[in-house]
Amino acid sequence: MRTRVFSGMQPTGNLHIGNYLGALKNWVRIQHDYECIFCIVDLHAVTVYQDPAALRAKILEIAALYLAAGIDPKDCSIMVQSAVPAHTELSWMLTCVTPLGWLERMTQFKAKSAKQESIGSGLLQYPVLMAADILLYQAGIVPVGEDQAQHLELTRDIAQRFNSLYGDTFVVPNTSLPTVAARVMGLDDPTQKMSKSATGLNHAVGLLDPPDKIRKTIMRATTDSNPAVDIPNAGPGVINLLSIYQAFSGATDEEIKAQFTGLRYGDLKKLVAEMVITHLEPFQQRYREITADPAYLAAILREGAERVAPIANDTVHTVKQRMGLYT
Ligand code: AQP
Repeated sequence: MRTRVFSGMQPTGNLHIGNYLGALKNWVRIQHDYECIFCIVDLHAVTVYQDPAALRAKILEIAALYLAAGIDPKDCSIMVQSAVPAHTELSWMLTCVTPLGWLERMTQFKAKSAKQESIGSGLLQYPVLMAADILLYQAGIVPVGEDQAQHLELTRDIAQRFNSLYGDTFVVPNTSLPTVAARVMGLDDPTQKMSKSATGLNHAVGLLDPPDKIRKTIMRATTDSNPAVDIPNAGPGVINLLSIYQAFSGATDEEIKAQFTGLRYGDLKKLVAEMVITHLEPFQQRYREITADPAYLAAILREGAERVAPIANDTVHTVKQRMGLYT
């Protein structure tokens, strides 16, 4: 039996090259080696207020982006989290074995709650729901960007705690991070990770941005006061541009060093912009084709949910039995 892989993205904001290089690109790379479930985690999205019509549209957009990136729906299940009620059911049972202190320590909770006037309790519970998403399918591998590594550690802790309280129930999953561009930084501020919810005009390159916009955003990227690329002494902005180029091109460290050392920043940015545009153009073309057929997209999501629901229901049944709940 193939090891199961689970990962997902929130249907919020515009997916950017950080989401692509940190997660989506790896999903495509490993999709035929494992039994993969790729989820659109809409229940996570509502931990902060979402306009209902916009959320509905976003769910379909993300599904189309998965397909445009090259996820093969014949071999992988693409599904929406709220279409499988077992996610919320397991989440409650895991909440009951998760100490509050574990959740309060999460850096993403601290950062996101600092931006809100009133903090919904769902924001605090977010990592437990994420643990439920993963443990529900007994996933052995979870490919994510580095920003999610702490949540994955928590998932492992929750699984181990449940297993020690109630007997071996969950596979304890491993995190899989990309080797290059595991954390793509904001182009306007390379000390912050590139994020869908950031508001800066030149912060991110969206996967659906037109070439002109991509060029403008990258040409305005923050660098440092050196005149040209000097890798050992480069600041975070230059390192970020080089890793974006490296991740899209597949070049080795040596090739990057040879190609870029001594290059002026304007020329570096031009090369990065053209590399990103070359990769995103065919991707965007596929996206337009997929979204032209809404019935096809709806069928993929329906089939995905139908395929994974029995696995999820089995796990919930076992968990209920282990906990002594009525089944
Ligand atoms: N900057 C990043 N570099 C590398 N990987 C990243 N990911 C996110 N940002 C970067 C990875 O993308 C996947 C999906 O992320 P998500 O939709 O669950 O939300 P997130 O991690 O909270 O991403 P954002 O873009 O920062 O969204 P907001 O602003 O809504 O919180 C994950 O695998 C993540 O690691």
